[in-house]
Amino acid sequence: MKIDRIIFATGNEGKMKEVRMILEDLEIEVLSLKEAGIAAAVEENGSTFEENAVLKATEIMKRSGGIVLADDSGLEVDALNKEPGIHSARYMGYDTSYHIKNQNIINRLKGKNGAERSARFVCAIAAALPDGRVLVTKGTMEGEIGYEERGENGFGYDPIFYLPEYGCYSGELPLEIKNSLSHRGKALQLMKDELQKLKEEAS
Ligand code: ITT
Repeated sequence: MKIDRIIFATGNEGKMKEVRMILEDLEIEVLSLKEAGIAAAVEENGSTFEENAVLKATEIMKRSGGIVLADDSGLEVDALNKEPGIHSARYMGYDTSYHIKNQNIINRLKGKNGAERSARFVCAIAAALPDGRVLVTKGTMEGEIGYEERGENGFGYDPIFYLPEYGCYSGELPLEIKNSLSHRGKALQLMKDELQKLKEEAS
């Protein structure tokens, strides 16, 4: 299979920025949905990150014909029964600001300390190929919900995600460091290996 371009099916600019950096050296052109001229809306009605990633990648592959990658990700807070989980983007409404969402999560953890604040980011990446194959990889990043918002980097819940091993918040990490530690970075590295294999298959 000839692979010279793929579409990364996301409407989230924060994800796209991370993805571009990680896939930079693959020598494959990576187009966002916008660049590919494809309207985004895919209903994410799966019950796991994997299912939703596969839904997004498969649907956009059908509309575009080429190889399509998609990411479904979110924040699991253990003390909140793993909420917001697969509902992370819709938590408190899509249009609610992350400042409000983040403050709400901090408030819900009042009275909890240390390990009681454990949380993780989860990411599933799916690749849908025109020959019908679907590949899925996954990554997680463990941490804790902080007591305040910190940092201007990243997006979404990064300002409240504290990394005890590094003594800082995810929102404080430069892009390349976040990519080397993150759920998305790990899942995408594994997917990169799969794409390399497909390229070799083709040559
Ligand atoms: P697409 O479906 O178009 O890719 P989306 O933002 O709706 O964009 P998801 O359904 O996968 O994507 O929801 C992921 C949400 O989880 C995202 O909007 C953030 O709220 C949160 N999230 C995922 N990864 C994150 C990260 O690295 N840093 C901070 N928040 C993250």
